[in-house]
Amino acid sequence: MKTPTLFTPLQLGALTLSNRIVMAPLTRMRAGMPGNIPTALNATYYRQRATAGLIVTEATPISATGHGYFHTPGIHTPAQAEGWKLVTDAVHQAGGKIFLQLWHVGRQSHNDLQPGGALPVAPSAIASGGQSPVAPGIFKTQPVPRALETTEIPTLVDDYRHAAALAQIAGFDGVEIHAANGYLLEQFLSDHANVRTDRYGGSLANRARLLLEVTAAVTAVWSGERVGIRLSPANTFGGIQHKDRLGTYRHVVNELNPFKLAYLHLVEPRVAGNSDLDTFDDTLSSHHFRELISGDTRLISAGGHSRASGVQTVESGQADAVAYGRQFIANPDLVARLATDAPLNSYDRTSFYGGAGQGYIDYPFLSPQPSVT
Ligand code: 8OZ
Repeated sequence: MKTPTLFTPLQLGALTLSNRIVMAPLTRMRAGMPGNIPTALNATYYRQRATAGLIVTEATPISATGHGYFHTPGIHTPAQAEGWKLVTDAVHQAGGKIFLQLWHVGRQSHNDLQPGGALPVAPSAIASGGQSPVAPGIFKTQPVPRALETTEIPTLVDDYRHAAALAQIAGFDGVEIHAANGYLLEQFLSDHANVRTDRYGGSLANRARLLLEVTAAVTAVWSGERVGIRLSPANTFGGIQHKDRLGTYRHVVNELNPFKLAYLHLVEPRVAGNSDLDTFDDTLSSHHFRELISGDTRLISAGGHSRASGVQTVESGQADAVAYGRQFIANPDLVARLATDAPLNSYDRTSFYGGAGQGYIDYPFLSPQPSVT
């Protein structure tokens, strides 16, 4: 078989992608309020980017306690599912494919964003050390969270199941479980954030249990071939530490194999949060996990990719597809630009989070404009 390129179609679980360029999940904080409901503005933004082989939506809270940033769209109410339908219809009409990213922030939140002003929930009562944007321009220090009772875990898993079912009603092609970047599921994996003494803490098998129970719940709603998982083995964002990162993530990848997932989406160690690092631990690069992945599960590499690194990653077989984040913010027609090696618009960081259409739906297409607008 000819060596695949970024522009070769890819069978990804139940989907055939028209290229291997994935739009990474990108928090943009522009949901309709009240209710954290996606709007026509959000539909326009995603439709403009529908030439991506696959769009993964911004991280989307599965429950009211899952929110940690203002104006993020949720997937826990019927009105939110209806709002998301505007997005999925727009992307599908433009010929695209779209997965919803399922998110719970755990301790990376603040009382101001929690129902009834309660403390955020987490594996253990250990603070992240970080801050939460609770309203435009206002950051507050994340408090010491409340440790979830063992008896609350089934409800939490059920929240993921419920959100996955709402995502079906909303018309998505599948879902991605967000287990990266220091949010709830990574907090459980960490032997620093999780000091529980029940069956969800202590041993590696116990710390991985919640992620595996969530994966079981979500793949019972959508079959594994329409589910992906995002992991960030090198992540330190959210105050995350692990004594043995390689051992932890090798275990997780091995334990996920039986679910026959569409893909694993791994964040490369060269990025931290939304910034690039000069030095990093290459032993945690995504390709080192590739040999552990069995069956037809694909590997998507994410984090600070250029055109050249994306081309090289796919052509060398280090990953099956490459996710672009910041470049997709600034280049709705990124696929056409990469295909023709056209110059890229540069991104404006000041309009990443919150606001309206400016810095969101007004980045220019190549001229003449493709028909997706
Ligand atoms: C940047 C700003 C806010 C949230 C992640 C959901 O890192 C995020 C996020 C990124 O996964």
